[in-house]
Amino acid sequence: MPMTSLRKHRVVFFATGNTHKFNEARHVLAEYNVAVALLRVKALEIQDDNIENIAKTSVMEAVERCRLPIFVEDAGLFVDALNGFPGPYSSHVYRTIGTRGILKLMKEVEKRNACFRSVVAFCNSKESPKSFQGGVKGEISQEERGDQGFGFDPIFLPSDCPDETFAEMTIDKKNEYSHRAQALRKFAKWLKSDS
Ligand code: ITT
Repeated sequence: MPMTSLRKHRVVFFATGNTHKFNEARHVLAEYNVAVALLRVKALEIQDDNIENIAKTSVMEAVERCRLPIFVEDAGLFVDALNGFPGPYSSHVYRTIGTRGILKLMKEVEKRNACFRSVVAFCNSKESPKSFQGGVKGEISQEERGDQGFGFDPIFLPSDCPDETFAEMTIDKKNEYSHRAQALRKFAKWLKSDS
């Protein structure tokens, strides 16, 4: 199958168990008239220190099972003072020590630089996966603020809007800055580049 036929999809399936991520993706992809459906298959998540490897392996496994044009998105919070922790372990760390645990580890730490990174990996049953990356720099706040968003949003202040945490922003405002929105925009442009 030629590469161009892979790009014709205007409806894509997002395999995720996280409805916040799905809603963020829906808003971004709508900017490009790409419709997205939520596919609640639990994508296999291998342990790897590279989120691109995790995303590509997950999407291949999901496509193998479902035979649809699917993307997955893998993201993580990388804190400089913690040598990039929790990074690829963000999901486990969030479920165990949570945002408060990160704030405790950062007690007395002055340099609070961190970034979120995202990899979107897309695949259908005919082609090998294609991936798109996004990242946003910022700082870890001194305390939790805001009740929107999910995960580490209440403690992340993006450098380009440093007075608000992601959890104090609407979905559309977070999408102006976020790692996920950047990766998804690259993905949407690639999908549409063939039309
Ligand atoms: P999937 O089912 O799509 O895998 P997930 O919640 O496990 O959903 P990830 O593996 O991509 O998502 O992300 C790992 C964790 O990193 C996630 O549980 C959050 O705690 C955190 N995280 C990722 N993106 C985030 C964001 O935009 N804002 C806040 N925290 C985020």
